[in-house]
Amino acid sequence: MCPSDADTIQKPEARTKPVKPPLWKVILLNDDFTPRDFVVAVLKAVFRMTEDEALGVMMTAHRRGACVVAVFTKEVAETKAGQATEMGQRAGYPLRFTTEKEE
Ligand code: TYC
Repeated sequence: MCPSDADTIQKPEARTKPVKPPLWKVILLNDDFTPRDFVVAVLKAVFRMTEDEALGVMMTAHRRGACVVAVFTKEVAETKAGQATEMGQRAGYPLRFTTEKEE
């Protein structure tokens, strides 16, 4: 080993500690106007959910006011929330998806 390499060797704990990227939740908000089957169709299209998964998330938001759909990196979460909200807007519904940093 040449002498200058000795300065850059990391301690084992610094080398093995995993680096976790911050994750962002996409949250589906309930409203009184968007039809249930439309919400299910958006969840299947944008978040690649099965019919059963989408039904479960939609009904949780319907009953409790909101439901976490999935977690992604910040950019992916914001893109998907925007696409899903836009699908509602284009169809004339107030359907909303928001993002929130996971602590
Ligand atoms: N509450 C809506 C209805 O009764 C359905 C709905 C469910 C809308 C979940 C939005 O995030 C939502 N038609």
